Amino acid sequence: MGNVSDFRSDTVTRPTEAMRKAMAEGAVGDDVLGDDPTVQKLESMAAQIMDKEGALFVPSGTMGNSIATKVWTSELEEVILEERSHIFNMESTHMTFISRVTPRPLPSNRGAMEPQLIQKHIRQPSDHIPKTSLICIENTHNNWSGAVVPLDNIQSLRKIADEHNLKLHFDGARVFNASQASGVPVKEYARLADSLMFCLSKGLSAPVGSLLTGPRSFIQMARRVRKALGGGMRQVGVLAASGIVALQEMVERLEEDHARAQRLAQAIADLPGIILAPQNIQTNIIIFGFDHPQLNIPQFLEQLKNRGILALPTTGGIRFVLHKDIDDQDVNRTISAFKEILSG
Ligand code: TLP
Repeated sequence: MGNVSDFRSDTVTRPTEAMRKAMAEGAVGDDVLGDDPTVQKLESMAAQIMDKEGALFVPSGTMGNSIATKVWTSELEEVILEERSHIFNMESTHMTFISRVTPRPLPSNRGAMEPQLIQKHIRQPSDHIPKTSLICIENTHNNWSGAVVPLDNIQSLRKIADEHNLKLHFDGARVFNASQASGVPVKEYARLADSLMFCLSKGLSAPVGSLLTGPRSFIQMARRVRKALGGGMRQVGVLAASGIVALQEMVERLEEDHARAQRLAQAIADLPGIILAPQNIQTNIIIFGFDHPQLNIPQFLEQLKNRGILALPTTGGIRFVLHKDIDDQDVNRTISAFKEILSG
């Protein structure tokens, strides 16, 4: 990408050389007919990593979350989820469009929904009222600046789910970032959830793909729903091969992204116009408010772009995401650009 520092998302990463090689050399079959050995290997790795009975390779995180919702719910039911969550805000209303259930968004403390508030919103069905059947959580929480949802909060939600016979789905698009930052093994997060989706195409830098993990019967039904949604893919071992490399080689390095995010956050936090508490940056996502006497958000982003620095506006401000294709030099030139533009 030449001299461009692209902070728009950790989805923009290019595959590594090892991924390209694995993609070129990996054995393939027809995965819709169930005989692609590389997909089978990736799915069993994912199931093993999460200590679940099964896993399903899906084209995107959105499809993984859509399938989980569809399998765990029926019409006339309701799903509790966090008001800033990706599922509620960024997945084209698949809850109503595909599953025909109503979302019930609740406020939170940086992604952690109060157990008592959830209890209060669990509904018993009647002629007028939908039945609550599913709780969704997101960890790390994208729109809360990559916040890690505390383990004890997830434990409380598990308890509530058990008491009320609800399912708990975990949007773990960045669960490896959460684990890296908190020290909680991904297996422990997965143990508390009935199903967990994670993405290969975010910080782990694979070009495409996510894994939906859960019990065997859930995965069997998930496979049928994936086909119905047009997500059955044929010689998709080509993509799964890069996912295997992602799981083998890219998990450990996430801490580099977190350290760079912390350094960038600390360097820009006190500049004019930036509203940011660096202690809230726990992983690879920095979201800051912006209130500058001379510049609005589009003007600031334009000035950054003129200097080869790309970022996106988001609810409440501007988002910078660190990833494998951002190195120390990118961070240094970004800090200099911020100072130049904002301090005049
Ligand atoms: N997030 C994307 C955008 O859609 C905002 C990004 O650039 O961060 N769960 C979470 C928590 C996500 O952040 C995302 C993608 C998804 C699910 C959906 O994954 P994809 O894009 O593979 O459908």
